[in-house]
Amino acid sequence: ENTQRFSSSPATVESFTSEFVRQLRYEQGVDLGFASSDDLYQALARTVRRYMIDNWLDTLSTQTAKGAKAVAYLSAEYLMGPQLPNALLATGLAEVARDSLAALGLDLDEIGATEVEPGLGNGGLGRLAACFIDSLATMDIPAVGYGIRYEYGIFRQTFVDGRQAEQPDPWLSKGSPWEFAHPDMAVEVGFHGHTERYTDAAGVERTRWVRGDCVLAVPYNYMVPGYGTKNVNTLRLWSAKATNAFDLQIFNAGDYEAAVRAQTVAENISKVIYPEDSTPQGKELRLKQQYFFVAASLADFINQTLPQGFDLTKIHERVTFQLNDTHPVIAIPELMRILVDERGIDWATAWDVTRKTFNYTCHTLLPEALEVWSVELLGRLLPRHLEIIFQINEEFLAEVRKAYPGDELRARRMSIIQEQPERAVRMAFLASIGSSKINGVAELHSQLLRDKVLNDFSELWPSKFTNVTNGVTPRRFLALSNPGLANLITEAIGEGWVKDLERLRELEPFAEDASFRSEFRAVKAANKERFVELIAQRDGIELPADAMYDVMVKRLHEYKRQMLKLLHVVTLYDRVLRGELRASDITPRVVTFGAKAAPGYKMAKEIIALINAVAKVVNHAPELQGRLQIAFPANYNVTLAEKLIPAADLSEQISLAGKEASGTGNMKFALNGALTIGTLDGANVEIYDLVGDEHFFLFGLTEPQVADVVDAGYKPGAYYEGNRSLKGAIDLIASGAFSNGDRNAFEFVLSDLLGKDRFLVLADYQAYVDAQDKVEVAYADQEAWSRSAILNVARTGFFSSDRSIQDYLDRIWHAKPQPVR
Ligand code: 26Q
Repeated sequence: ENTQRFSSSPATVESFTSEFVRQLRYEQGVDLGFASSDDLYQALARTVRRYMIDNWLDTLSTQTAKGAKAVAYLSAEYLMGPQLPNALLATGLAEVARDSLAALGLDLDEIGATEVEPGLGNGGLGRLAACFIDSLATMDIPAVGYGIRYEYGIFRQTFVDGRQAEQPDPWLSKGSPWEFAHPDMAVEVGFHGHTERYTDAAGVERTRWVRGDCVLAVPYNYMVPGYGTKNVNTLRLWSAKATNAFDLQIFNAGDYEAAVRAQTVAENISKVIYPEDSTPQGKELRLKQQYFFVAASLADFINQTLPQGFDLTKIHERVTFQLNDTHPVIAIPELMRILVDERGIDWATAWDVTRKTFNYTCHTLLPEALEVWSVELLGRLLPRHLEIIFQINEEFLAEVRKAYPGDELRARRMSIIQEQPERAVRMAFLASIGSSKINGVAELHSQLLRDKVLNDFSELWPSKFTNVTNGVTPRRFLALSNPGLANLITEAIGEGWVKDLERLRELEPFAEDASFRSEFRAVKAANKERFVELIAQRDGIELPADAMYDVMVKRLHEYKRQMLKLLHVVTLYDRVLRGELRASDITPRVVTFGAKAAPGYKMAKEIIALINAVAKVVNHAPELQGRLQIAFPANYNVTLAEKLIPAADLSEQISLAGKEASGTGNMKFALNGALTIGTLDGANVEIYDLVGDEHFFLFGLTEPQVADVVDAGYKPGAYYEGNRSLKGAIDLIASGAFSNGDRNAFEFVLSDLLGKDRFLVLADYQAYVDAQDKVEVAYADQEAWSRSAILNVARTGFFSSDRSIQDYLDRIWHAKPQPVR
């Protein structure tokens, strides 16, 4: 019945089939009988796409006609995941497509499996952006996502002798059927050069930036269909192309190689996503990427979206630019440059307007993750922007000195310019000063931003700070990824939950219903079977389907503490080896890891090698057969997440309290009926409060306790010496038991753990092992476990990204829905 809303074309099996065959023959130029699986995928995607285009164009014209306020989401990353299933869900064409293909002797799932996901993000931040644009479209908000069309997505992870090796991800090599290129709408973006003062015709002193070189930003549009609405929003990603003028000059001079080299330099800008998450390296190309997409996006919005001749001193009435972390923050001086230098608006007015136009979301608490750009580099690449930043800073510091007379220390602390170890621009400070609102991504995180990371700013401007707890889209992470559970829920409470996730509350009484619990277990069991099959095919890993699935999937980072999970596994093995634990007393368990490490992050890569080394031994230990197994499929991505999360029983959310800003995987697992073992960190705190203590395995130091332990001078070695079980596990690794007797193999990891242990793995070890013992007992009572699991589903509707977006609308954006009729 969903198809009715998409009235642009009658979506019958017959019409779908004829469009599909037409696409194949007359657009692809292949005969059905000779079509490769990629031919079939391309034709299918183009067929589905065709049913969204009219609504997309109607959405654009409705929104321009109304002149309503829009949201422009500026994000360097969008981790979209597979597009075909989402488009089929949104258009309601899934059944028609399946039947139509079946009539041609083809299988929808088989063709769908050909899709390569656009991996244009690293992890949580990029996936959040993808969830948010889904919710914005579903909620009929006029919104555009701006970003970069990286030619190579996040690297494909492989393991060579258990160690991570990175392969390129040429996701566009067969073309993307979902994109619309608009070379005609390209925007010029300048770099380098110098600034000069001049007097304009009216006799006013002005500044202009004489660009040194220039690249073209070519927009590629992608449809973002809302669910259960006609609205289809736009994701606009920019691709870099050399300008003609740029290489022609050199070409004419006869230096052909230099011409080609210049083209390569220009087009490298959107070549590849940086694979660091959280530890930014001050690389020039990265700053180029940031300015490139931000300058193109602002120019595009001002020149293409706002009406001709629009008075830019009112721009904040028509758009709010949301800064997804500091990556797009150079937009603030860029808008100032446009207003002051290009439009001749006076500085004070321009600054007032700019601050009303931007808002900033922070996604971290780690000091080393705060982005800074050296003054030298920024001044060379964007000389005018550096001048503007200096002027903003000068006026800001005057304000600080006025508010806190004589407090020179504070002024130095708050300066946008850091002096040590080198002069550099603190992007989080620039963002905070240039925005109306600053938000954290979970209650605890927002509180710590106010009290610690940005404390000086929250004292100066308390009302600037707010919280918007993250969320995830229930379309992709429940309706699409877990059809078994989705159907069970819909049978019980109707289908309203897909757009109103709080309605999951209505499931609470079903937790007491033995037959519902048994159906719920059947769904979980089927999801495990599905995952086991996939992993056999994908990775050649053999897994039992009738085991507890204990899952830890997220980027590899020390603060997330994959080591803690690993120490638990080693502890169980050590207990069995010592005869302290009978293997037959262990509940059969598959411990699943999924994690990419930043290629330059040595410790993370060593931890991956260690997990694989332990897996190799544990998985072959005769003592543990059928009891304990580690699965570490390479290349964890959205596609795998969608199959793995619905199969999970236990969700590992074990970061050190006060380090994980929010987490969003934690929400996906709870919504899919996994119980969480976790610390009071990020959004875990809110999950715990909502589901209740009996349905959550809480352990570990709290954030204030962590601060006390660290202040008292943390000595990890004391925990090792004082805990036989912990010592046993670490000694087993150090003995060479997982490295063919090589006692030095994991020295890098172990010496850090025993000497530094920045993230207090050893301090939380015993509490974690105790909590795991409780998991073991709880899982033995399957009726009680499934009751808890159902209550997790029923009580986590709050974590819909629709609710996050509503919070942004109420607290920050103040934009209104514009439904297409
Ligand atoms: C910056 C500069 C240069 C190169 C790379 C980067 C870079 C890229 C990606 C820095 C950080 C990221 C990603 C950060 C991230 O994913 N943070 C996570 O955001 C989630 C959504 O809010 C939270 O749930 C997680 O807690 C947070 O870690």
